[in-house]
Amino acid sequence: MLSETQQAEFWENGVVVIESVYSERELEPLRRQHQRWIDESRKHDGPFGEMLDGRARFDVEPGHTAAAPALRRVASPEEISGEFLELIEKGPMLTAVADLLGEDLRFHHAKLNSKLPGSGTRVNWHQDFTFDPHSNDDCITAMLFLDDIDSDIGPARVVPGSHRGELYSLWQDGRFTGAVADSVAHQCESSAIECLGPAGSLCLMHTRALHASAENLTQRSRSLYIATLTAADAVPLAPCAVPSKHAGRIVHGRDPGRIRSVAFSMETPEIPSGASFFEQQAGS
Ligand SMILES: O=C(O)CCC(=O)C(=O)O
Repeated sequence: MLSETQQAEFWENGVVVIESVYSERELEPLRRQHQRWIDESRKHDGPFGEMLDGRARFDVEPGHTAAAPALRRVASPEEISGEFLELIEKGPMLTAVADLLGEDLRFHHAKLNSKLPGSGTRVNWHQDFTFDPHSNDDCITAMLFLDDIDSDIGPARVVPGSHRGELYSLWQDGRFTGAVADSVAHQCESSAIECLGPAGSLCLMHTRALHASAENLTQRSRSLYIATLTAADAVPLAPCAVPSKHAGRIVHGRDPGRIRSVAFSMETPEIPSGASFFEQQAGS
């Protein structure tokens, strides 16, 4: 599905955006389900629902109200929605990742991140691998744009080539902040590229790529469905903060019955006590 140029861009930059992979007809049921969850969130004044480990499935921003809902994350949407389950069972997301990592793929976890109009949510600089270390780093964060993504809406920003560099600590002054040190973040700011495209586009990002995203400055919604898919011979080395009954499922190809490892060293990540990593990054 990916051209040779797109594949080369991914391995060179650690990220590539493939425009308009999913049609409006395919996006509509996902958006309708998302809207039902937003409507449901109006009945709650804080995080609600339950994941497998008992923590809240639906995370809302501080200041969330019925009138101005600020649902910012639905964890493991594939567990509670057939529409979202389908995204990891068949279709172009799997084919695109297989073009990069090979035929045999495993599902790790997924979430639906939103920045609703007026939302103050931002994501600080981090690498996904240091949250979710695996025996090897053939792991991809696939982000499906449910909305048109432009510069003002709080797009993902990635430092090209950073997937070939070091693993940065997410611990600052003895606390797991889920974010790299300010000095690293400062350097990222000057070299980052934005991941932009119309709704239905797919952004494929290497697990070691440094990335962040700013506030949504518009009155439009920015929603990203984010799935982590790995080579089937990559084994998770830490508990996942977004548990799912589908974790570890072979979603493309077959189980090779092998574990492949590469050498690296990093600090142990920490599972947030609340609904998501947003509060770790906010320092609460
Ligand atoms: O929602 C975003 O802008 C990116 C989120 C992200 O990096 C994450 O959830 O790990």
